[in-house]
Amino acid sequence: MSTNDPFHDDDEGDVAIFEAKPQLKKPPLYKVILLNDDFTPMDFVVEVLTDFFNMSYEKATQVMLQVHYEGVGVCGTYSKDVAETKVLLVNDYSRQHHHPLLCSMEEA
Ligand code: TYC
Repeated sequence: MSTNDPFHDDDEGDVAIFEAKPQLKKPPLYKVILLNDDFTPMDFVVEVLTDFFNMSYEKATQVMLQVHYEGVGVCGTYSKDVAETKVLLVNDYSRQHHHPLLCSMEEA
């Protein structure tokens, strides 16, 4: 007699047992990006990159120049909440200093 129990071997054939795929996906990471504009002073952008993204002066200068010449540059890659916080802090700081510098984020 056969049963519906897939683990019951009733000699009517092999029973295949498949391992379930893990259901958990890693949460996505986000790139925080800086956009170019014609007005924000270069030394202010370098200051933002050193102070908010922990870059050395040399690395910050390199990223600032990349944004200046290419229009956009990556400040770092973070979890969603950290990226959102950095974007808010940088945009508030720029506004407080009356510079139009804009920071944004996109999925990595
Ligand atoms: N383009 C600006 C200038 O010539 C400098 C600048 C660099 C502005 C990077 C924004 O994200 C930026 N003063």
